[in-house]
Amino acid sequence: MLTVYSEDHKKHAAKYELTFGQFVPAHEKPERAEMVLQRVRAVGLGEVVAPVEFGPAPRARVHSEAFLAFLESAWARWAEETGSDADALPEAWPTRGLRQIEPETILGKLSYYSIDAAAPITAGTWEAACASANVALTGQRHVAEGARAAFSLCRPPGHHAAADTIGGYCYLNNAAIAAQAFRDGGAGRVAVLDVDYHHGNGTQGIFYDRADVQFLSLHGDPRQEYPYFLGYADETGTGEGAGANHNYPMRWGTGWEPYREALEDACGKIAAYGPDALVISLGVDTFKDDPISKFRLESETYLEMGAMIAGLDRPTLFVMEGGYAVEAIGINTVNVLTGFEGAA
Ligand code: Q9C
Ligand code: ZN
Repeated sequence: MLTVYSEDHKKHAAKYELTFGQFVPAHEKPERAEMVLQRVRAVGLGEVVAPVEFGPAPRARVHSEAFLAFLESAWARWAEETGSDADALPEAWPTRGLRQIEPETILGKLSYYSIDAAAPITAGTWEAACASANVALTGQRHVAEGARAAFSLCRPPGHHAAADTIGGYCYLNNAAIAAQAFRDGGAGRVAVLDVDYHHGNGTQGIFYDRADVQFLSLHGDPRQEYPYFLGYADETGTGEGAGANHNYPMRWGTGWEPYREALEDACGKIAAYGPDALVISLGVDTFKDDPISKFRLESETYLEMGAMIAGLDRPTLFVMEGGYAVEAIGINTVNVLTGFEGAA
């Protein structure tokens, strides 16, 4: 299987994240991608290529123009207006009863375009996020041109980013951009299966009213887990998208057996939908030793996960999302890919 990887991810490296009231070193760090790449090479998964530059158009198919203009200019404005070289973070959110008007100042804009304080903007964030989207698009093109599968080793991740919001370490929604590229390339129907530990709120939001992209997510129950305010089982789509959204919230402590049953159900729904292409939002923060998550999957079970996905027999693009147990992230991620190849 081809892997797409860009060194540009290193341009984004947040210093801290807020955890239980304290700033601690960021879990979403460059070593994550390095460890996955190392494992791809160690097992001889296949060729590793740099991304092609696709320019701004595919980003604008998924994100709003105002949001993209904000994201591109955010660091320069932050540096100019605040004089701070600290990572840029919001300080308020337009929640219940508040006006949805974009402020003029950078701190106001950051607050308007963020769902949380977990997506700090640094000097290199925009460049890294664009490279990550190009990594997804390059894998997408490879699959659209006939490959059975490809692995887009994206970093930063994307599935918490919606049409006009950042959050949860995510800036541009790589999986959604790739899914839309499949559609724009002629695929009639695309399914996005999100196996990251956290609900893919951004991807769900982007496709919620559409019948041409099915979205399925297996994740920690929002009653207990981030992103808290989306990911319930009764979110099934709206308008033309009614019936094309499927959530599988699961409680803290969930292990492989109940997870496998949920995945089997999701695979049944994908098979019934009959997509021309499949995008996997591949997070391995479902791992038992993940430092920020509470599922109990073991390394070997990722092989079976890959085999189940292969059973769908669709052209498949894997897009890297989360996974923070750095010493195991390579093994777990590549297990999904080799499990897929062994069964394909
Ligand atoms: N200090 C992805 O897996 N909450 N994002 C962090 C913990 C946000 C996870 C708070 C978790 C976001 C792509
Ligand atoms: Zn996650």
